[in-house]
Parts: sequence; structure tokens; C-alpha cells
Amino acid sequence: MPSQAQTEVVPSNPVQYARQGNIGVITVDYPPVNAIGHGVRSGLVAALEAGLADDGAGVLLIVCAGRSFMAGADIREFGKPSAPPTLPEVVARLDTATKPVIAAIHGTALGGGLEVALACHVRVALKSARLGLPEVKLGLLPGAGGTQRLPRLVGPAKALDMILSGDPVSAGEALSLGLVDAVEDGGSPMDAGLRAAERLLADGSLPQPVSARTDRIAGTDPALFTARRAELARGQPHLFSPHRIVDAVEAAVTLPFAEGAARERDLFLACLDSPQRAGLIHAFFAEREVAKVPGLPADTPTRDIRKVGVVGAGTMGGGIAMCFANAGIPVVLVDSAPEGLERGIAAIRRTYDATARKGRLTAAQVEERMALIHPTLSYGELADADLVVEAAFESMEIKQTIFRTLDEICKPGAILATNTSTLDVDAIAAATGRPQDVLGMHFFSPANVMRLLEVVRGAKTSAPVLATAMALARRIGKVGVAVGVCHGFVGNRILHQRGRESMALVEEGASPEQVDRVLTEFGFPLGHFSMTDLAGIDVGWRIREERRKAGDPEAQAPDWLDILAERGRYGQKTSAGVYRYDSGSRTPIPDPEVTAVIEEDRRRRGIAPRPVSNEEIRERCLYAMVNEAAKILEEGIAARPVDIDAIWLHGYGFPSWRGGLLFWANQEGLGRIAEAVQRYHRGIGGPQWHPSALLLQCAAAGRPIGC
Ligand code: 3H9
Repeated sequence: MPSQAQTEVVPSNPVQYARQGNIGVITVDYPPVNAIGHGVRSGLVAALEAGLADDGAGVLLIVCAGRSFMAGADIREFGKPSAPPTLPEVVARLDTATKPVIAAIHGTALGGGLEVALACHVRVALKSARLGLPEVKLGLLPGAGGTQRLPRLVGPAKALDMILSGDPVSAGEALSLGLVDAVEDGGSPMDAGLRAAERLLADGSLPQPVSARTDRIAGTDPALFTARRAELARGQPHLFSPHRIVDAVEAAVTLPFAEGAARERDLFLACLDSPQRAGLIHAFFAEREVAKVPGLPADTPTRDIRKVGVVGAGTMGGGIAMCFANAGIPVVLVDSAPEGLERGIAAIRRTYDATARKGRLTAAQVEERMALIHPTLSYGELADADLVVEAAFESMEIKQTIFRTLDEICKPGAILATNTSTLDVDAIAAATGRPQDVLGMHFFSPANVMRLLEVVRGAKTSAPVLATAMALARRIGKVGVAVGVCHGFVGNRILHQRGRESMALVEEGASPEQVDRVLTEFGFPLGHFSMTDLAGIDVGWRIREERRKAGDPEAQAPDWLDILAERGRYGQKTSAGVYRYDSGSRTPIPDPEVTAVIEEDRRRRGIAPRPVSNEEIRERCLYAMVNEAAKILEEGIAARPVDIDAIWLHGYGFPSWRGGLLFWANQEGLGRIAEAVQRYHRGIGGPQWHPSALLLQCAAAGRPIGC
């Protein structure tokens, strides 16, 4: 998904060579993040040759313009034919340079960017810089010497930690690890680099390539690799590249440098060819693409959000308040019940304290964040809020009453958002005299953790209000996806399909654990029934009970899940739900009591159980989701397939290496999916299996959905 913006701003020559005194300066200037595309690679080689040929230059310095050092290879080039020089050729040229080369790092030095720095002879970094090899997150491994040079600097165990997690380290940590030679507090990268160059010139040092070092890798215990392989087999059995990373780092300690580098190249190319690379790179761009809402120009004015109100101090409201406090935005948290408010604040503190215990927040940070959340029983304190997010009980009557109150109290121009997951945002907006300022902000539980935010655009929501919510999503670290109004919006509407099929499959003869196994083998972190236990069976049961008591003609008769809830089996919180749990454990254990409840339910309904194949489970759970997703596109509730992909990646644990629901569907084959959907429509029937016209059209035309 090439970015038009980036291609337009490419300078004609992204790498320049110039001399300052007797220091040859190579400047990379390729906005926005100095990604190492073909122009940068050839520019680096040309500038290096110029520097080496320049008799006036005793030392060479690589420095980057803009906000960052090189953020890696240009991801947009992967999967296309690559023009020489390759990045491994560039770093090989640096490694053997006859003059010392220094890398001066600011912002982020990631992937191929860090590999360029590793091939230099000296590295200096600004204190604010971050350094890492995130290739694993794209289904790759560092393919320009990173797996060979990093272990030589920081030792193989730490190198494996860094490369397998893909997480960057701070400049301070890089210094203590030996990854950089000096860290400078403040100033420009150019100044830091020039100072390092002066020191080298004064010492008369010769180039000392990292590739020649063996002190940190000598005598490595082979058990290190056995242990890492076992960990991966347990924790990440689906993933391709982590296993190749262990092979590559092992090669660094067992083979001479040149052979290790050749092995790394082979392993990198295998990763490059893998479908997981394509899926993960799609997921990378999807996260960024959803921010660009079709029909909403990038220069749409946004409103200032300096103070936020949250109505409702329950689990959702508390989590939402934390999202804003975490981003430094003051929050007024309103609840009408004093005990509800107290419980809500206590829960927020417990969550922050738990984070602090894990070392992810300091005690001072906990207090700062708590101080940003102001609890109150008075709606009046929302008068000067720039945005209010309502997170009250899921009832139209209650929400409309709240919105009428907010309309009276809140200042003109304040944005009023509802966190409803099922109700009609337009009907809520109609309770106010300012529907243009109303929209949905649908957070996912736990709101302070889950990255997805469905931004629900009502029929009358104005463009600046939508643009503000999208920008705010990014500011609070969420992936905001604009969607339209319908029951369940995009994510839950699709989830409902999987849920319905999972239940039906069990009624027909599958066991909950068989359904869950198929889904976890597909790559979901949890199966449908484990997820139900985590969310709590009682939530849905209470809603269904209310409907039944109210005589709702559409209310369904109690199913086996309802019977479990009636018995007090609410899920993990009661250590028993669809599964049972040993106290303090989250591991689901199949329970004969549940099997008996299911069997009794089948008898009551007159269903003779039959063997259900894993293939049928896979098709019915996943293809029903794809069919619904296609209908959502047809209706324009989601604008693009990439929006649905991002929603399922960030809200529901869709395996990122499969790229997203529709990216995967295209790989799976729309023809195959359409054929199965039609087959189930004939066999099972029901509106849910009614084939989407878009799905049929794309399948018939042999084109992917969205093209
Ligand atoms: C690699 O290096 C392989 C080598 O080992 C071996 C090769 C042989 N390429 O994220 P942002 C775009 S693999 C192309 O919004 P931020 C991005 O799409 C690479 N484009 O900014 C966006 O475009 P747009 C290893 C890239 O400040 C714009 O830049 N490196 C690349 O929040 C701004 O990005 C990585 O995996 C790229 N490498 O975060 C690093 N990077 O404006 C991936 C960014 O059109 N990048 N773009 O939407 C990142 O983690 C973040 O972008 C970064 C900046 C932290 C750098």
C-alpha cells in the first residue's frame, strides 16, 4: 500500500556527501522516517565511495535529517523485485571501509537502520534515541547482518531477547549493553557525531569492524538455543520467523562471520517468501491506513481536547478514564451513585498499582495519573469538558436521558460520545439539540488495554467532530477505525456470526473444546468459549433473561449457556463456566457437568448429536464472518476491507500473521468461501447464510474483495 505522500516528498538525491574540516559527512534525508529504499541504498554506497576517495576526510560520519535515524528497510519494497545494491551489500561495504565510519543516532534506529549503524565502526546516540530490530513483527528477521553483529556486541542471549521480541531499547540501555559507544544528552545528532569524529581523529584510531569481534560470542553454551527453541514451540508455535531467528543467531556463534552472514541471508529470504510476511506487513500498513478516512480530507479542522468527561464509573467507564489519564488528559469521572464512584476509583487504583508492581509504572506516575482523574457525583462539573464519553448501562432510555442532560450542561462545541456497543447512535444523538456533535466512541474491554476504538459516525456527525475523534484515538494510543451505524457496528456484528455458529456446532454434536481448538489452531489466542468465560456468561444471560421476562417475542428460549449461568457458572470469575478453572488459574479444564448440561439440552430439543469435523467448524465459524464482513462493506458500514481487518486485528485477536479477516479471506480463496456459503445456505438456511452479493461478485470475477 504505497503512500502517495511519501513518494511525493522524496528528494532527488536522498543521500548527500559533504566535508566539514577533515570529517566527511554523509547525510540521509528521505522523509518521513529515512526508510532505506533503493535511492538511499545506492546513495549510501556512492557517498561512502566519495568519502573514501576524499583525501581530506580522515573519518566518515553518517547522520540523518528529520525526526529519526533510518527506521529500517523500505517495507513497501518487500515482495517486489529488488534493484542492486542490496542492503547486505551496503553494510558489507561499510564493514570493510578503510576509514573509520561513525553512526550518529537520533529518534529511532530500527531494523536495517540499526544494521547500518552496526556495520559502522563507532555508534553514538542521543539520549532520547531508541534502537531495535523489529523485523520479527513483520514476519522477517534482520537480513543485513543484524543477527550476526548484534550478538558480537551484546552477547547472544541479549541479542536473542531483542530480536525475538522486536522491542527497542533506550540509548541508556544500549550504552550499558555495549550496543553504542557513547550517549549524548541533548544537542543535535550532527554535533554528537562531529564530536565523536574529532575524538577518533585525535586518537588516530583505525576502523575496527564489529564483524571481527568474537569476545562476546566465544564459548556460547549450545543449551541457550535448545531452550529458546523449546520456548518458541510452546509459546509461538504458529510463527515462522522466530524459529529462523534462533537458527541465524546460532550461526553467528558457530560459523565464521562470512558463513554466518550467508546463512542469515538464506533464512531472511525464506521469511520474505512466507505468507506470514505478507500478512504482517499488510497488518502494519492497515494500522496506518485506517487513520485516513475516505471522504474526510486530511486538513479537516479538529477541535482542541484539553479536558474530558466520562459518565459512568463501571468497568468500562473506569477503563476509558484511564485511557485519557494515561495520555496526560485531565478527566472528570461522573457517576450518580456514591458507592459506584467509590468502587470505580478503587478499581482504577488497583489496576495502576498492579501495573506498578510489574515495573511498568513508577509510584510517582501512578499518583500523577490518579490526580488527573477527578471523581464527582455532579454532572455540573462537565460544563467545561471538551469531550464527554458516556459509558452508562446499555439502555436506550438511560442513554437518552443522559444525553439530554449533557446537552443542557455541556458548553457549545463540546463533543458528546457514547460508548454503546449495540444501540442506535442516531437515536441517542436525536435526544440532543446538537446531533452534529454526537458520535460513538466504542472502546473494547479492558478499555485501558485494548487498542481498538470504533469511531461511529452518526447520520449527522460533522466532519470536524469525526476528525477530532480520529486524531484523539491516535493521541491516546488507540487504533481508531471509522464505522457507520448498525447493530453491533462492525466488530461485534461479525463476532455474533462466529458466536452463533459456535453454539450451533455444539448443539449439533461438537464439544466446546473442539470448537475452541479449531479456533486456537487457526491462531486466535482464545477460542470462542474460553472468550465467553473470560467476558462472563452472566452478561448476555441477564440481557436474554430480561427480554424473556418482558415477553419479547424475539427472545430465544434458554440455551445450555443460560442453564450454566442459572447454576452460577459465570465463567472465570466464578472458577466455572463453559470450563472449570483451578483456583487462581486461567487454564480451561473440560468439565463433565457441562457435557451433561449440553447433552440434556440436545435431548430437550430433540437433536441427535452427530460427529462434526474440524473442517466444518473452521468453515462455519470463519466463512460466516467473511460473509457478514462482505455485507458490511456492501452496506457501507465499513468503507474498506482494511478497516475490517484492523478492527479484527486490534479488537479481537485475529492472528496478525494472517493479515486480517479479509486479507486472509482473499488468500483462502473467495471462490472456495462463496461455494461453502452457498452450500450452508442450502443446507442450514437462515439470513446469516444468505450469500453476500459482493462476495459472490468478487468470487465470480476472480478478484479479491476490495479491488
Ligand atoms: C528491515 O529493516 C529488514 C532488514 O533487516 C533487512 C533488509 C534486507 N518503510 O508509524 P508512523 C511510513 S524491515 C516504509 O505513522 P511514527 C509509515 O507507513 C523494517 N515506510 O510514524 C507512515 O506512512 P504514512 C524494520 C515506513 O512516528 C510514515 O512512515 N523497521 C517505514 O508513529 C510514518 O510512520 C520497522 O519495522 C518503513 N520501514 O512511528 C520500523 N516505517 O504517513 C517500522 C514507517 O504514509 N516503522 N513508514 O502513513 C515503525 O515502527 C514506525 O513507523 C516508526 C515511526 C517508529 C519508525
